[in-house]
Amino acid sequence: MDKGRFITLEGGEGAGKSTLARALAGRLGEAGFATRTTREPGGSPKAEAIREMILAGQAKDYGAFAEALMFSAARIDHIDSLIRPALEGGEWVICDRFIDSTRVYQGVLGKIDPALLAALESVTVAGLMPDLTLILDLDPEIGLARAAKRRRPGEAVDRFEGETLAFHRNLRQAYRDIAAREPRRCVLLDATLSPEALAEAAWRAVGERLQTRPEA
Ligand code: T5A
Repeated sequence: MDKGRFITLEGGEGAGKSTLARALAGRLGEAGFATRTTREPGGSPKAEAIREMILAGQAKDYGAFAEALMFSAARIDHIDSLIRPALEGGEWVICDRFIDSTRVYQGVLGKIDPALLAALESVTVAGLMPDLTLILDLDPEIGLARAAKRRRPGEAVDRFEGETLAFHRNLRQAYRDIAAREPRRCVLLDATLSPEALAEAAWRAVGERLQTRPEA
């Protein structure tokens, strides 16, 4: 059986990653591919438990490296229990956030030594890299407004949504830098597009980079 493909979606808060994940999964399903959507932090019961702790801000006081360790612990369980088995079973996995979120949020913004973070990433993923990463590029003021609009009455902002606008602007730039540095893996998409137009652009990128048609 052919191995599946691993697609990750990245970008700032409210950029439209979850919405795009659903649309892409729908298109891949229509094209006849077994597809699974998942997310980080989380995606497996143990990783979801770690997600709750991090997003409630429980690791914040320990610093960016401790947070990176917690995201990595969650990622190891997610890879071992869901991502790798699904790929080996021939499924296409679409993951809402993955290594680039740690590189950007903890690495660049948390000012962790790049060599240290690279070593942690290497141990964590143990050779598993995305086949394609779609980075949703959006002015953070628009993304944060979208995220705020979706929030239920009385629901608090999470650990990272509560950061300053300057933080979110730097985050956008850090994602753009990754896209420029790794053009073979990453495609930058304009997230101001409507959900339908964005899904179309993403589908084109998937078709160009990965084999979505049976070989003739
Ligand atoms: N984090 C995560 C780290 O710091 N390090 C790590 O290693 C990892 C893995 C996760 C947080 O953890 C941090 C990053 C994050 O701060 P989360 O709740 O999963 O927290 O946050 P997000 O991933 O940012 O998820 P969001 O749900 O906030 O944003 P999405 O998924 O990008 O956006 P989505 O699709 O839910 O859409 C948001 C709203 O916008 C509308 C939707 O209908 C929805 O109302 N929308 C659009 N509107 C206009 N045009 C479009 N194209 C739209 N697409 C969606």
